[in-house]
Amino acid sequence: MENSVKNKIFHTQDLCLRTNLICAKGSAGMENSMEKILVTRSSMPPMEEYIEEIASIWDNHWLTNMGEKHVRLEKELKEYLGVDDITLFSNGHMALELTLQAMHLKGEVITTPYTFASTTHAIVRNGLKPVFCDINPDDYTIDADKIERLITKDTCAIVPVHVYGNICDVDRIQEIADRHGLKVIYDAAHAFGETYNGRGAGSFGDASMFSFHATKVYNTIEGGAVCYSDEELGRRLYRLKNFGIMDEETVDYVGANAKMNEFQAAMGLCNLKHVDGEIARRKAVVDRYRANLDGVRGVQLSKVQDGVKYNYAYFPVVFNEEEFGVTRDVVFEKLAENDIFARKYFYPITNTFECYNGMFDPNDTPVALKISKRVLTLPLFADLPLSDVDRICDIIKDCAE
Ligand code: T4K
Repeated sequence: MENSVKNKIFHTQDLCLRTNLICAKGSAGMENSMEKILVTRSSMPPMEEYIEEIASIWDNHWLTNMGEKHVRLEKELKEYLGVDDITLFSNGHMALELTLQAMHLKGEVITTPYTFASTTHAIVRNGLKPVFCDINPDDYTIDADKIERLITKDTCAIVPVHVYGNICDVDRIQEIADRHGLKVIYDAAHAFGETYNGRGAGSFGDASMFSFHATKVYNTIEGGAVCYSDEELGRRLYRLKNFGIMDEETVDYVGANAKMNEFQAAMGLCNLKHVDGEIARRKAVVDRYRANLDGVRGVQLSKVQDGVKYNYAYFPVVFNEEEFGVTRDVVFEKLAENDIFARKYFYPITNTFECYNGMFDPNDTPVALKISKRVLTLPLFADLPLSDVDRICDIIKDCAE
């Protein structure tokens, strides 16, 4: 194994070890358990609420395969998200991957590399070719002005990402898609509960995928969903997440197993009762970050978009080293020295991944490349004390001096 690869693996293991150590300390209630601040912390309902919700599982012994809680959660989420229809999945990635499969797509898909591994992998694992479009420098979503020049006779779809909860230019994207007969599937993993001009974020395009991972604003431990209006798409998604089974004697798709189980759905039912409060408390944290960092030379905060009701999923900060004086990596290390673990979401960009070695040229997406080398997402969760936000910002400002 090459040394650089080995080093990366060891580095990852080290990070995991650190994370586990922190979690273990926290759960054992040991001294100093709250000293370390991680990029986020899962929101959880009061334990009694969850126990009450799962108690019925011991009566009916129904653990998975679209049980009563699964049905109830779909209904409640459909209302909460303001969408026509929804199908739940075991996680957001499988939701996206199977949606692309359900649409019988072939050829090229226009997307951005400024995202989590999942978006690009979902495209490639469907035998489709990602064609990378650059991003806007101020909200980091796909640059709609650059989409059309990438369309060829082989283009079948656009997969934009509402990255950090910033909403893509949905009107322009739809207009382009309509003109060229393309499907639009949004990676809305970060946009749970948001609205744009009063419309649920999951109601744009042909389909939108939400992630309900433990690290998200709303979680079902692991989990995800796809929202759509086309009933036929819904029927296919239902079958694809259950091995392609139509009925006991008919299997008409090469499906997967991507069903949300009853314990996940129960967590979702409980967390949904508290999510508005979570978002309100996240807003207070974000407001405090903005009050501290707005106007600091060399520190670029994400643009606040008109018409968006935010969920405050992430707080990305771009360090423009020419004015700030030091690089993003210096800030990252300084925070880590103080037991504050920000993350470099999204570095590296997906078109530089080792697994795609030589297939793409990251210089085709210069804005994404530049932002990825300069961005840090700062710790953000509902319970983060505002005094810690102040401390984090002081450390950042001290880096510049
Ligand atoms: N598309 C986009 C744009 C996405 O961002 C994602 C997921 C997906 C698609 C796919 O959706 P899913 O299939 O995951 O539903 C995390 C999440 O695992 C991942 O869901 C998320 N994006 C991504 C941005 O972040 P890691 O590898 O950074 O997670 P990890 O384990 O380092 O955790 C980060 C921090 O979260 C920890 O330092 C502490 C906290 N944490 C973590 C876990 C696992 C908790 O508080 N509780 C927990 O249980 O990927």
